[in-house]
Amino acid sequence: MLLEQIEQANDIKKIEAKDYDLLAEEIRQFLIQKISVTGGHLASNLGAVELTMALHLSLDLPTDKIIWDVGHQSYTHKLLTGRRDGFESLRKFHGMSGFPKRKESDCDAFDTGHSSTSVSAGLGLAKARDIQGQDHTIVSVIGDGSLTGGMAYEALNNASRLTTNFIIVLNDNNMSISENVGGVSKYLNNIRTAESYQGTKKGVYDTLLNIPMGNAMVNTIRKVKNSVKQLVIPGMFFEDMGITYLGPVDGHDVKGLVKVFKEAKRVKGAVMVHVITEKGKGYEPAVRHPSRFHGTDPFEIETGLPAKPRNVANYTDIFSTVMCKLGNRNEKVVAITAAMPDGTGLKRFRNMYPDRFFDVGIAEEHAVTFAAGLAAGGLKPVVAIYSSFLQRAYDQILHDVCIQNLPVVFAIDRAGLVGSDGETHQGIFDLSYLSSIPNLVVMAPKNKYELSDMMKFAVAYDGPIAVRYPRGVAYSGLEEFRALVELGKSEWIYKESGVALFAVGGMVKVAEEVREALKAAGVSCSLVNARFVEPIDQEAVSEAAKSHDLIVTLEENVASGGYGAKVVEYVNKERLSTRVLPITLPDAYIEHGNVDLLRKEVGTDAESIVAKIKEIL
Ligand SMILES: Cc1ncc(C[n+]2csc(CCOP(=O)(O)OP(=O)(O)O)c2C)c(N)n1
Repeated sequence: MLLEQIEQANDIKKIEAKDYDLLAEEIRQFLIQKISVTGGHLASNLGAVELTMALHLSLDLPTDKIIWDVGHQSYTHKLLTGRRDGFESLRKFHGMSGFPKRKESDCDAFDTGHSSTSVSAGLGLAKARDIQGQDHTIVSVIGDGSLTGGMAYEALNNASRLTTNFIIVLNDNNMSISENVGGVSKYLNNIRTAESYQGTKKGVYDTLLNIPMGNAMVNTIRKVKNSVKQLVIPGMFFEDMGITYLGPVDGHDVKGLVKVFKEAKRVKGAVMVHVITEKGKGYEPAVRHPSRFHGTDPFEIETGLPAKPRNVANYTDIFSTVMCKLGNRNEKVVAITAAMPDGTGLKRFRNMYPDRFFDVGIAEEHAVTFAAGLAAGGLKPVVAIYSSFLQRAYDQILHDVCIQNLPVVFAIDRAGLVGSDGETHQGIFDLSYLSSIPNLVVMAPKNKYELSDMMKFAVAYDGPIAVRYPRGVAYSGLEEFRALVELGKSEWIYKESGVALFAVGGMVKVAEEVREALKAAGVSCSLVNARFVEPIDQEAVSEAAKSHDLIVTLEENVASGGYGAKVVEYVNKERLSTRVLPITLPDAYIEHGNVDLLRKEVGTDAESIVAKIKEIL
């Protein structure tokens, strides 16, 4: 096994060039085998094997730096930097992260997880290098999907003024998670299919550098123009900005890539190397279904089918169904996703109402202001964005939607702990960052029926409103409790005395378990489904305070600025005498791992909560 010869960074340089294809094949087999067991990002990694090998052959790590945009495609990089064993514990608690982490390896130059940050970070690293008189190479690797994010252009705009070397690798597989969308995607597609690339199936290095006289030609041109930009006609969009463009080049030809990187390193300024890759390469099911294998649960290698077929609906499925119904009932309902038609469940809406569906690319900020415009124009936009990605659009929610009190519905999936993607993806801040924005109503459903009811309520509501729901199986218990959703009103599920549990969203299910345990221990216990985090149901809290010894709030959100903090504030303000115990996540970033395990770790599982309550009682 060639792979076994690679124990640390730069060991790849010991592999003979004739064996590069063999090594690439070994890496692919390794990744398929490991990810089939642990789950993880497969298709993007299979597409980036040769590209990563070529970068490692061209650079000297950790002195040189690679910044992986999003970071989900960094598995080969991990393999080539001595982390082969880490794949046993990939994305598990205290195991290896699925994303680059500076604390995990000195070869990981910058932590990523959210998209379109790599050019900004790389430019910062390049400037830090220059100011300190260092001379290492900085490479940012960004996908064509991530290049739909506005921040990438802000960075390119800034990078165009650079007079020292900074390499941007555009890893173009013509796919985001789903099909890539928009004008930039179309532009890249034109380059890819242009005769210069299609005709030869090779890139600039083959057409010019490799032909006899090629080098001489390159040198002459460079002398005349002092730039390599005349080598290529495509990429003028970047060239005109002041960024040298090299490409398109075949992203699965290691030797060819190494040659181009050598050229790129000579450019004094920002240089973009446009690399064409195939998402899922080397594994037929992933080539055929790149979206499904973007991030996958464990699967059977032979068939590509999930190891554990899913036969229960998750919250995304429920949202998907209710959106189709709402679209049918109300022609003004339009839906917006930021590059996640599959993940958010909006694909069905897209198929039914293509004219009322918008995939804006990985552009959450734009998605929200675009929705504000749609609302100002008289429509009823539903923006479906994962909790952690919506963080980016804070100002757009505040400035463009809420100051004008526009009726935009925010459907916030993956709220709460999400598990194996870890710190960057945990949706644990939304209750805090949303419920401090005036005019914005914030809700969380206790079960799948309530998600439907809340979506209907939200679409009928005349103002900005958010519904947040967790990843995973939609709870179907408590189906008999289906009181009408009323603004700011919570729902009493069990009314007793002693302890009053006020639970938000998914924590209602946990609260049921807590209540059972307390009752078994002889403690009388009420259960309130909070429903609204903003505004909180002050009446219900006052009522509970009068008839209970202890109010316990339960939410899957950080402590600061969450539901519990609001209840405490209210109880203090009203000088109510009842003690409040807020059960929240700590004010901290929570690492990757199985969600049940994480909850135990931070003390938000039923058992830990019962212990805390008993201690107080
Ligand atoms: C801000 C943000 N929004 C959404 C996502 C979810 N996401 C992860 S990867 C990805 C697609 C990336 O496509 P591309 O950059 O082309 O990389 P590829 O996987 O195709 O190599 C998306 C939308 C994210 N990571 N960050």
